[in-house]
Amino acid sequence: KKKAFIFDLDGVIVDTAKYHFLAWQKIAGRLGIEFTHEHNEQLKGVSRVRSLDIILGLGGVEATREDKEKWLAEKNEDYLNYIAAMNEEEILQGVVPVLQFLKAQNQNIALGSASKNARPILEKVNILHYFDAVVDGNDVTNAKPDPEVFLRAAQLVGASATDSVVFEDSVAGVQAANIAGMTSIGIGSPAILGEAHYVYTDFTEITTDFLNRLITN
Ligand code: G16
Ligand code: MG
Repeated sequence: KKKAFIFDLDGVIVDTAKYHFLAWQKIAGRLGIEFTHEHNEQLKGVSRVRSLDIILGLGGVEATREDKEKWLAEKNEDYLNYIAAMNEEEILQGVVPVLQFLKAQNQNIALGSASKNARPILEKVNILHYFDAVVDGNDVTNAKPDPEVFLRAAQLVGASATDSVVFEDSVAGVQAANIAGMTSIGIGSPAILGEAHYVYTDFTEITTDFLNRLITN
């Protein structure tokens, strides 16, 4: 059967969280806000605007709309500099074999990301050609856990929600997939992603047997 396999980007295909962290840390540092790796966990899968609000909240900092716009632009400029230096080596282990297998099985492959920089990143790491559809932060109005991003991706490739499978590393993303009525596969820690239908530490654990079962079921 032809199903839709929808991939989140950050934390699933590439580890760009480290670049988001460095760029946010610069802004936080200038504002005198302590921003640790642990705080950064709260930003995963969360939109850019919401991320800044979370950071300002950590420091109890109030800001005008203009200030926020300026910091968001600066953060993104910094982030773009980091991703400009990315290459294929930054694709997380096991991802390309899974993409290749799904392609060989004639399955639909889509991206469902909160990032507005998704396309340039896929191009930088040279895997854009695997994707039949890309839905990112430029295309949706409601952030995860709202299912909009995944429903759109499924719709673009002509698959129903029940015929869609989502790979996600964030709790909000797993919830979005579940709300959409899709099969959710958490990539990361079972302790954090317990709501997912299946959880794997990374893509090297995902067997062709398992993928075949998803395709036939
Ligand atoms: C990613 C990250 C988030 C980031 C968001 C927006 O989402 O997980 O930390 O805040 O994109 O990114 P940008 O500033 O590039 O628009 P995802 O859904 O790919 O995990
Ligand atoms: Mg993610």
